[in-house]
Amino acid sequence: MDALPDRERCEVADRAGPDGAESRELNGAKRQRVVWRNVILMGLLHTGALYSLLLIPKAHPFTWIWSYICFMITALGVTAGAHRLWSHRSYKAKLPLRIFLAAANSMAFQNDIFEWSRDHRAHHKYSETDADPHNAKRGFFFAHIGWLFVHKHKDVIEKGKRLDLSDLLSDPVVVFQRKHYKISVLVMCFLLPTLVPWYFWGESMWNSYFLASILRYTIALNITWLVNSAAHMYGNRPYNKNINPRENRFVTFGTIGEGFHNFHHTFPFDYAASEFGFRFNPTTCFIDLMCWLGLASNRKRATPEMIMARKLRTGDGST
Ligand code: ST9
Ligand code: ZN
Ligand code: ZN
Repeated sequence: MDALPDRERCEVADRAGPDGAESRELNGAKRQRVVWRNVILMGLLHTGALYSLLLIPKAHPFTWIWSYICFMITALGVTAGAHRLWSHRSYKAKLPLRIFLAAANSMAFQNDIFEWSRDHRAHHKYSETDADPHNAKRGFFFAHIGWLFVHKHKDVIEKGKRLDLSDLLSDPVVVFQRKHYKISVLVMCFLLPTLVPWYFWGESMWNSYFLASILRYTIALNITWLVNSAAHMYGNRPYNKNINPRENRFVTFGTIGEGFHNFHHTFPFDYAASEFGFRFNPTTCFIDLMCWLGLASNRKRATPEMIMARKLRTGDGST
């Protein structure tokens, strides 16, 4: 990470830096310094993903299927892992399941579980303020990807330090993944997706790298980011019309069940992240299957009474 020393960070909002990008007012907040390394890397990644589209017709059909399997593993590492298990503790998972979810999370390459969960807890607690890492009040682009292109607002770090993260630090799986994050990403996000098609059905490494790794990773990133951007701007608010997060069917479909965002911000402890259990919600089906196999337990749910009372009190009247 391209970290600034604390002293410099505090000053950054008040003066122009070497690249002269800050010191302009933006919705009452000072603009933050651009991290050009991230802009360039994300530019290259997205260019690579566009190029990958040209390779689809040339690849073996098994490579398409494998890329989709990698996408589903990636998605579960974020939804069932970093999100519903580690950020919200909405259910309990035994060691083998936690190991699988941590490996799947490294395939997602969205920062390690500790950092992802810390930022996500800040997002819920300080939603749509300067202490929210991807504050959607700063617009679609900032909430989607722009927040990764600038140094964090000082409130994110100051208020983030008040969060209780002791449960994350006491989970050896989280600590291990953080300690070995770079190598785990190399193996899970890049090597494994590339080598399987090459080894098992003779796909070229070029095709499998661009489809199962680059394209799959870029699509998964953008779908995840849509929860922060689109699902904070477009859709109904049946549970709480006083907050911005919304129910967005398009996002729900892509994120295997994470687009019921008005419900989720109203009842963040609910393991289904939705009023409707497993309807349009493969992540919930996966957690239920894990419970059935004895690998997970203690699923938390908002009761129908709580949901109805909340809808009547603060809902926008939609269903
Ligand atoms: C990515 C993450 O894409 C995506 C998250 C999306 C979340 C969506 C959630 C939606 C719900 C779930 C839906 C799932 C759907 C899934 C569907 C799947 C198909 N509190 O970070 P630094 C400290 S990542 C407390 O360097 P800068 C930090 O500890 C993409 N403290 O800040 C450190 O302290 P020390 C790939 C905090 O310099 C210091 O501050 N990754 C907090 O401002 C500096 O930290 C990338 O692109 C906090 N909240 O840099 C890399 N935050 O010095 C992106 C920080 O003591 N990251 N601290 O160690 C970066 O390059 C940088 O973090 C930065 C900010 C440039 C963004
Ligand atoms: Zn959440
Ligand atoms: Zn949100």
